Amino acid sequence: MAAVLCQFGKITCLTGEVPEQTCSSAVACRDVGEGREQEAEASPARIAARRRYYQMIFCNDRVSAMTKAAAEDYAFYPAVPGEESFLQEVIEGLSRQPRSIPPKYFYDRRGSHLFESICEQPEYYPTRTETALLKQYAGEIATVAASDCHLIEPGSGSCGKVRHLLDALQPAAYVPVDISCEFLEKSAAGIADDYPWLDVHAVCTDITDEVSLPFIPEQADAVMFYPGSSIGNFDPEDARAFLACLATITGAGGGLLIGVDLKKDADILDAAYNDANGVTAAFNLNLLRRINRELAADFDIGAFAHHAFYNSASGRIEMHLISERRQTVNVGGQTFEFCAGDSIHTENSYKYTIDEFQALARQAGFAPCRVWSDNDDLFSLHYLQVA
Ligand code: AVJ
Repeated sequence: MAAVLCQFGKITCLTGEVPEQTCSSAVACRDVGEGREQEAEASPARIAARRRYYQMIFCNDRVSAMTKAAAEDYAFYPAVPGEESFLQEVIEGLSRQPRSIPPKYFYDRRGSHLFESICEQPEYYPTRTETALLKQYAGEIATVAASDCHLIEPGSGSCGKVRHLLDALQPAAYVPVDISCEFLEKSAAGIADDYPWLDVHAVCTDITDEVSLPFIPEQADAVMFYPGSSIGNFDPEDARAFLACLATITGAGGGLLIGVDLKKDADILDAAYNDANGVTAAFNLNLLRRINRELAADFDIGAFAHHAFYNSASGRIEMHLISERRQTVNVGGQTFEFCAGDSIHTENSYKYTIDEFQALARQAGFAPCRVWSDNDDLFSLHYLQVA
């Protein structure tokens, strides 16, 4: 059994034994299931799942313990990104010019729910278009991706989309990986309940930092599932490196099913990130609420405005929070001055043509195998094989 560790952030990929110095913190791998199964309405499957709730913080000498946990039909491995790194990244981001905060911090509990709500807005076409593609082509996908595979989903969120694949694909195991631990636990337990034949191994971690997936049996094919055009959050260089990491983790014989938003008319794109109900605005502003709550900061949320637009030269949607007046903000004992009109850049969402994306995938070590898209050419779903 090979441990696989991939540091997306630092863009290094390691396979085999995890070297000692890559341990991110002290080992903690303990059963914390006790006392978690009192909820009256919890189903037997969920109670069983809770009983096998493990806490894991990366380290190499606990690989065997994790493997044992993974042999059960449901396991959960939280490795919560530290509060320290959040504070540090926010302070660094606000000290830079232009100011920016990484979009991964959108997804606290409220942020994850707001994102789910964005996906239901009429202007936000990616989710429903991709879901329709998954439903329509699940059978075809199952002909190119191996059944009995280990299906790994980085950034699994509510684990909603994978439901359209599981019956057709019949993977041996499903491995959702997400930064939002509470949300992940609920979603993964839901999958474990609804697909009793499926092994579910949930990993709570920051996929842009490092991912340790020690439980992929060497003989099993790994298939990555990366829907939602999450790849669009990376600059093209970083996207290539991230895809290369996915190729390394996946290994020979494996593949990647990835959803990629397509370049299109700027009006359609602008509308998708400026929904009339203001959900995207609330999602963007929630970042400041989270910073206030978790980092004892004092952003006046009413004094910042959501701003999103398509930057056609860069081929990306940009989201910003714009200060509406001159103001001073305190974060972690430091003060930051904002003039009216000053921006905090909170997200990029890159769009690709099918050819552009396939070229990127090739550079990352994948061979394009199939691509599906809708009649309006809004969204694409690629199956790539590890070359
Ligand atoms: C989760 C990164 C795919 O870029 O469309 C939606 C996030 N931001 N509305 C996207 C998002 C604002 C979304 N991704």
